[in-house]
Order: sequence, then C-alpha cells, then structure tokens
Amino acid sequence: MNTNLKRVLAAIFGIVLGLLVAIVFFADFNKGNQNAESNKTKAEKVYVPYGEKDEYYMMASGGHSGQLFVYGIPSMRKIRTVPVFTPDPATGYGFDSATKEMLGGFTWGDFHHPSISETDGEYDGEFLFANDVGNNRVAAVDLSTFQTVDMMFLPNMGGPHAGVFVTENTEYIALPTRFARPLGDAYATLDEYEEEYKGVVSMTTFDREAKKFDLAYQIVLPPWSYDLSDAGKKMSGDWIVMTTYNTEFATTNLEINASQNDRDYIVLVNWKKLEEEVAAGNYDEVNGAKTIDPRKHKGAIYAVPVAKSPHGVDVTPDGTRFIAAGKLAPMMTVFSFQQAFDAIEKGEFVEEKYGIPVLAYEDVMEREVDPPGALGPLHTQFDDRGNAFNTMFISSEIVKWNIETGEVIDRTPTYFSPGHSAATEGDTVSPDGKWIVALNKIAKDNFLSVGPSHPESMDLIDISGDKMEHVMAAPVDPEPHYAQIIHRDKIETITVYPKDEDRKNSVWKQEDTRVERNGNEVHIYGIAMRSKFIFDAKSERPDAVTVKQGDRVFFHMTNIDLDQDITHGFGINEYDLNFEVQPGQTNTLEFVADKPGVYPIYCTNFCSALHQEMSGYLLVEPK
Ligand code: CUK
Ligand code: CUA
Repeated sequence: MNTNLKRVLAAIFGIVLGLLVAIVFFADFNKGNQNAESNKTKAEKVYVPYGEKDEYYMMASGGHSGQLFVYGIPSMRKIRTVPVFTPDPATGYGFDSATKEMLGGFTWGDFHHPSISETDGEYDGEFLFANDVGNNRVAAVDLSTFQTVDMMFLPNMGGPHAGVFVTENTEYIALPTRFARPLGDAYATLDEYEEEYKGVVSMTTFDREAKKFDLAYQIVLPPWSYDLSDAGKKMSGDWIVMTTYNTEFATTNLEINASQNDRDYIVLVNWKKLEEEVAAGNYDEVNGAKTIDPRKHKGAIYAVPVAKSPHGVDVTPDGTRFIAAGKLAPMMTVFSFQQAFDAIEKGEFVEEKYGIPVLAYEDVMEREVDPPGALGPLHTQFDDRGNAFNTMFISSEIVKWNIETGEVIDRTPTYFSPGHSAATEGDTVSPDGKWIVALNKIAKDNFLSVGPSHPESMDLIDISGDKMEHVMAAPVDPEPHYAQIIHRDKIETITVYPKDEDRKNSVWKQEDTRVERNGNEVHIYGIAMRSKFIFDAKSERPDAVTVKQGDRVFFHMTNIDLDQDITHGFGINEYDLNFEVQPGQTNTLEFVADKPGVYPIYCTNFCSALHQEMSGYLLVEPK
C-alpha cells in the first residue's frame, strides 16, 4: 500500500473515530442532562429550605431495637429516636425510677407496628401505640412530649406480633399473638400442641386522661399463628380481621410443615359483640385475664379461607373490603365485608373449626389480583383515588392497582425487598395520596459501606400522579417493619412541662431544696438549673451530698428552667447511672450507694456556656 493511500485511510479512520466519539459524547451528555433535569425536579420535591419544616411526621417502628424512629417527610431527615421498650442511656430512659419500673425489668423489645390513636377513623395525633413481640408488652407514646408514658405486660401471649391496630375511635388497641403457648404460663410438651396450646388476641383499652392501659379481654383461639391484622372502618367498624398461618399445627421445621395446606384462614371478630359478652359476665378468668372461647361464645367469631400463608390483611379506607396479601401465593385477594355479613346472616358455612364457623371462600371473595411476575406480596396501603399499593418482597417493587376493577395501573422498583410500605395518612378513612415510603429489608450497595451488615433502606415514592415516581432513598437502622405518616398539623407538642407545685417530689424554690434521711433511705429534693445543681440550698456546699455506704439514695430532681430545649442530664461518675430532666420535669433516680468513695456528679446534656461547671459530688462514707 502506498503512503498516500495509507494517509487517506488514516484520515478517514480518524474522521470516523472522531464522529463516533462525538456521538457517544453527545449521547452521554444528553443522558446526563436528562438525569440532571429529573434529579433537579426530584431534589426540589424533597428539599425543605432552612426555616421551613417537613409536612409530615413518619413514625417508624425500630424493630428489635425496641425504639421508635421519627422522620420528617419528604426530606427523609431523621428527627428523633424515642426509646420505648429498651433502656436508652442518652436520655436515661429505663434509668430513672418511673421508666425503670415501666420497663418491667426487660432490657430489649421488638417493636413492629406503630398505631396512632384515631377519632372517627382519622389519626388524631394524641398517642402512638406500640407492640413488643419480644417480651409481650404494649406501650403508649404521648405525642405531645414524644415520651413513652405507659406500658402493660400481656399475660397468656407468645409475641403479640399481629398488632397493634386501633379501632375507629381507639375503643380498643388489639394485639393478636404470633406464637401459640399454653395459657397461664403452664407447661405442656409440643406433642400436646393441638390441645394445650392457644393463639390469643389481647383487646386492650387506653384511658387518655389517666394515660393508662387496661386489658379488657382476651380471645382464646386455636394454636394457629396470627399475622398482621386490621380493624374495620365505617360499615365494618365493629369488626377486626386477622390473617393466620400454620393452621397445620406444625411444631417443627415450620418452613416446610406450616406451608402444607393450600388455604389458611382470615378470622373475623365482632369486638362489639364480645364486649357485650364480657359486660354480661360471660367469660373465664385465666391468669388474671378475662378470656372468651369461640366454642362457648357463638355469633361473634368467623373464618374465611384464604390463599396459603397470607401475611397482612388491610381494610380499605371506606371499610367495605379487606385485602389479604399472599406471601406464598403471589396474589392479593379482595374480600367483601357485605358478602361476609350476608353469608353469616344466611348461616351458610362450610365447616366448623374449634367452634368457629367457616364461610365459603367463593361467598366472600370478590376478586383475585395477580399481576404477572409480581412475587411475595406482603402489605397493602391506599391513596385517595381508590387505589391500593402492594409491596412485593421477592420481586422488589410496589404494585399500584385499582380496588374496584383489579386493574394494575403501575409498578415501580424498590431497593430492595420491601416489607411494609407507609402511605401518607394511609391507615385512615381518608389517605391523602401524596407519598408512600417503601420500608426495605435489604440496602445492599445503596449507601456508603459499613461492613458486612448494611442498614435497611427506605424509598420515598411520589404517588400523587398516575405514575409512581421514585424520588429518593435513605438509610435507617434496623428495623422499621411498619410506619405511619401523619400530617404535622395533627401533632401538638408542648414546649415545657407545665410548672405544677403539687407534683409529687417536685421542688420549685431554691429554699425548698433539702436532704431528708429516713432510716437508711436518703431522699434528696433537688433542683437542676442553668448552670448548677442545688441539693440543699442551706448547706455550705449546696451541690454536694454525703451518704453512708449501703444507703438507698433517691435523687428527686426538678428542672426549673422553663425554657424550650433546656434539658439537664444527671450522670454519676463510675456508678453507671445517668438520667435527664426536661424543662419543667421532675424525675427520680433511685439506687443503693454500695460503693464507698467520692463520685463526681455532672450534667450530661450540654445546656449553657457554663454547662461544664454544672457539677457536684456524691460522697459515700465507708461503713
Ligand atoms: S411484619 Cu415485618 S414486613 Cu412484623 Cu408487619 Cu410484614
Ligand atoms: Cu445542665 Cu448541662
């Protein structure tokens, strides 16, 4: 080949290469531009300018951390961790006397399902209820202070996983159990499972004035496992519905043995009827609880078959239908309350199980929704336009479909494996259809790596249009199973605890501070204020206390700084103790001074320029 030809070919090659590079460059440039454009719109949707606040609170369960996580929506910024079932050194929750007693000696909890108190089927923003699958408790968080105010241990339960959910006017906070156990802490071998083990539903009430739980009654059901349940609304307001699995009574290797039957059940309970039974004295007392047995109490408990091993069941906002998500059967089943009521009215049952009349599937089922390739449906949420949204655990997506027609409208991927999702105002009679947050179990490579175990992830999805739009993802500590999202206008917090001169153990004037000895009990009535502790104003050193080794010491501390956000901490060096008093609050720390010596006391919560000076001494005289 001559040099000229070579040059010509090289030139042509160069031009072609240049063109290719240009095409690729411009194509990439365009793609980048498009992404930049859509990223900009997405960013604008979640950006909350300084000085403004998020529109919604998201209250997410903290799973086996036993805590409540509070997020702002749409920014997805975490605002607070509220300790519920687990002690929290930072706030001294579980250290001061009141919260220590409330925790009942337990040091962990497994919180799955938050439920905000309701009035007429709307979140009213007063309280949030929490279940503890780990140690059989129910708790209430006061949403005016975001502090846990009451907790009740539930007898006869084996992990109240399938709650909490509240009835329309918070008449009841319901908690069905996950694991069957013999009643009353009795012992029975696993061979006696079918006869001796029971599945129990706790129906608790909450007195908003006294901020106290009460166990109204328990429903004793067969030893099936109950899964996430819901309360009826409007026309179905007197009812609760619960999914079941392991109707096979498997006692080992559940993975296989509890998935044998093609159908399990949804249990329908008329709580109003049972309330009447209890009021009429028709109950048995077991381990301190009033119990109802469907073999003795007819006309209030029914079952309807459902595709095998369902996970969640959710009642539509208008209360006409309940939707079961299949878990193992890849579909959502829509059931009609009216059809169920008609079949009950006619007395048409296919069989009876443990005294529970079973309705025919065809009689109650309205529609099966089976989007192709959508696998592992777990939970259902709703918008304001008649649509349902299902999380698909296995195919990692949210499917939006129309409740009336069953038509699938849209599908969007999630990152990855969503359990629940939470829609804005989603569990009320009027969801507002703005946002949905997918609560994912797996984050994989979404965030900066922190080693083999990753955080969970949450996807924020805009559902205000026909098409869902994935806007952003945020990491979250393990593990929000469920969340509720409430509009900020419904939450009214206080800025300081009201000054109450009659409050037990409170001290408001410096001259009233004192140390009282009663046998080997020492009570210190003290004040915390910027920037000192006063244990006894009359003493030469008001910020030092001397006790004897072996004394039982009570520090009753009142924070008299009635100023927003001026919280004082109270740590005792080497005594492994810390608690806090929020503005206007009185708290007590009780302990035995068993270690002799000199122990500095200091404020652990940075409260003023002289925070470092806010300290004192505990002197423990040796025996
Ligand atoms: S359960 Cu966790 S994904 Cu405890 Cu509500 Cu369904
Ligand atoms: Cu009080 Cu720091």
